[in-house]
Amino acid sequence: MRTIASTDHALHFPKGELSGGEFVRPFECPERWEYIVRALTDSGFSAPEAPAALDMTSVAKIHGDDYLRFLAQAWSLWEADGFSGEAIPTVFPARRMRQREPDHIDAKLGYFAMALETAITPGTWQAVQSSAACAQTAARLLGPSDSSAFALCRPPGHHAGIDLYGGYCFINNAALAAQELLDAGASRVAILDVDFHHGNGTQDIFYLRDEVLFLSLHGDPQRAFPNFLGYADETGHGAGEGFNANYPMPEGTGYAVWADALSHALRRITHYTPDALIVSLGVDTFERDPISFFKLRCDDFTDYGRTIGRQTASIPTLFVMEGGYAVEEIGINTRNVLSGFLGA
Ligand code: OKP
Ligand code: ZN
Repeated sequence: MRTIASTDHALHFPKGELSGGEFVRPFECPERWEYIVRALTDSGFSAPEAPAALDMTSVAKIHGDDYLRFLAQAWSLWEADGFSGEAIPTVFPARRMRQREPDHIDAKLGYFAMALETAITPGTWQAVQSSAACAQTAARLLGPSDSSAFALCRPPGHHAGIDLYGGYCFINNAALAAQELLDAGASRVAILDVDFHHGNGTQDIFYLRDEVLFLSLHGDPQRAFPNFLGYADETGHGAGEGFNANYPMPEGTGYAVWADALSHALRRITHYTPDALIVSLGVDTFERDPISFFKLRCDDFTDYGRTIGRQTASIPTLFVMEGGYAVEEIGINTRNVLSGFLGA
């Protein structure tokens, strides 16, 4: 299995994340990438390969033009206004207010943000484009000689909606990979999101469409980020009705319950007979993850990687990195999923 990764990820390293009313060092940090690369190379995976330059045409099919223009300009507008800290919004278009992009950067940030732990810095846009390029290059790799691939994306993507950033995400890497596969001739793509958090952005992008089946296993939004999407009654709309499936689970959920949800989701996937599968791979379901409340152990990651591999044996599969914040174990747990999958 080839890994596509970019050292540009290190250009995005905000100093602060607003958490519990304080600025803390962000949980989503550059060492995450380093630990994953090390664990993979130590286990005999091939060395990560750099992506090709990002082709924006497919990005423009999943995100709004106004949103992409905002992302590209945000830091320079912020800097031009004389702000010296990292770019974080302070005002939002709440209920009954105008949903309209204003001129001032402070307000633009609030207009496009779905959460405000995610700071924008000088290197953010370059890192974001290179992260998306990893997903795009890896998706283009899938074919007769590569039945699976790993896009080691950082920053992650699954909270990024059509015109929303937040939850550490800016461009939706998994959605971009799905769009690439559709553009290359696939008629059905399944996205299985096993990150601890609901993939609200991916759901948003494909909610009205039937060429992508989106399934997400995650912490109950009553108690877990992103809180305002991810309930079980969200099943898709219009042509997309029946092509969205959420599996919210309570605090303390361990592997037995989680694996039941996974089997259910995998049955839905095999019944859909997709041309390709994308796994939004977050390993923040780990028992010692600092911001999550599931209780998976290191060996469980190997087991579910194997389960995915067995159930989807003939389907080309792309793993796209999302979250995981227990940095010491993030590499082991990611490696375990991929090696379980390959050994299935
Ligand atoms: C990104 B990914 C809760 C704060 C949550 C954001 C978490 C983003 C997770 N009070 N902060 O899905 O791993
Ligand atoms: Zn997560």
